[in-house]
Amino acid sequence: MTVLWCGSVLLPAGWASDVRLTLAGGRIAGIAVGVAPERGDERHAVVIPGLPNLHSHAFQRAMAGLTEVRGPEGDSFWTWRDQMYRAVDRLDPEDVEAIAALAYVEMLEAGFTRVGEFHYLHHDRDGTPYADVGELSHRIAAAAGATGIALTLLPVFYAHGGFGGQAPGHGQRRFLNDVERFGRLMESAARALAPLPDAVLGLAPHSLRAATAQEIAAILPLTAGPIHIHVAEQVKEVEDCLAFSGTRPVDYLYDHAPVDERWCLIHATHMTEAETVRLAASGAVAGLCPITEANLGDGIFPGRRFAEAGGRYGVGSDSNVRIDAAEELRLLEYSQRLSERARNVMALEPGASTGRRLFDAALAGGAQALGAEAGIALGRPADLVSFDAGTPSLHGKRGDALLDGFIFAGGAPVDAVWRNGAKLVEGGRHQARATVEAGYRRVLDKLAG
Ligand code: NGQ
Ligand code: ZN
Repeated sequence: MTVLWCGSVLLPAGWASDVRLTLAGGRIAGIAVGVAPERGDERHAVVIPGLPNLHSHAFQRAMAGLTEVRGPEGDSFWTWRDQMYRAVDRLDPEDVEAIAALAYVEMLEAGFTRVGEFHYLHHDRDGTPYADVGELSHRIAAAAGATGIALTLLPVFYAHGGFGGQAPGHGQRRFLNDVERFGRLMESAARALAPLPDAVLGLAPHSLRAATAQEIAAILPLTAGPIHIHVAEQVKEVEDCLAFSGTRPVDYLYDHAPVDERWCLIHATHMTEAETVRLAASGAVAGLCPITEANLGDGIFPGRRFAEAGGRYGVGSDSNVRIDAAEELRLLEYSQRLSERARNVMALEPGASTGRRLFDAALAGGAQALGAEAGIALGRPADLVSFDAGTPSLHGKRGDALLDGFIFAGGAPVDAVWRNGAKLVEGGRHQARATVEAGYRRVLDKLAG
């Protein structure tokens, strides 16, 4: 049992002062507000809940910073995707595990305590399945186990190279399954998660390009967990969907699948007003990945309209080109400011702190999307983040201003991170960083060699 005495804590009802938090069995077992510290309590100035990171492709961390040189013609999302396919070609199972471990260490250090791994790299380098079709799901689970991050594993169904069941390309061979083999992959993934505390299994049709409506219907019964899908990230996807069906992708998805609170629509960048309201009204979560969407030149999510319609959203680090929870939230707001030529857009109401609004939305939306609980309340997982209150960007701030400082003023305020009751990060550094970094360097050297 651990007891933390905290000067300020963000509880579901708001900020509370002088709080003793008792952690036992990985959960929050006691919350006493307005009390003095007792001997043996570990003291922290400011404690907030860990944030869910609702969308990651862990292996892409190894490409970070390597796709920023202009190519021969028209660099785009699609030329980046070709580079990504070439990187995928060379990864072995131990590489995937080592890269994922580094990504997960960085997530924990940033204040993310659960990751939704949208996992589509399944097969060997020539496209044949490993002896265990879920080999790489086991590697992802091993990386989560070694670093301590909570895992929602979303094995990805991927069968085609474009709308209408087009044949897949050579670069996609490691991703492909039919419905029958995907069923076996799901069984293997469930076994991979068995040793992890509070892991969740969902699934993900990759996109309307890679899975037909019939295939989506066929795989949905394989889980009672969350369902994620990439949708309407690029204008070309919208055009291709219109050419194929006469309907735009978000409308097409709602017309052909039972989209509700279990679903998370990743990106949903290019929507009409009607699609924006339709997504909001369904209770599904919009999975926004502002750093990656900026890096890939996707476009700007209609954030103001969506939030005004009561839409639920969370954030994900997606390509992992940079892993930073505060920066995802900052960029979400800044993209809205740039397009609306306004300030404090996502705060919605006079008097509301933008940082607090963004944080609350990403906490609730992220937890819903990952089939998990979040927030500091009795019985919930003890997934916590403390700030170094001495950092200049937080100096003198209280309450919501602490979140505004964390998100907008930067510095490196994350001090300690607890996950499942265990302190994994201290002084901003994960306890396994040195070993995990060494493994990651070996992979980068191999890929460069
Ligand atoms: C992915 N990533 O699956 O990794 C995608 C690119 C695709 C992002 N959309 C591939 N950010 O969508 O076909
Ligand atoms: Zn993605």
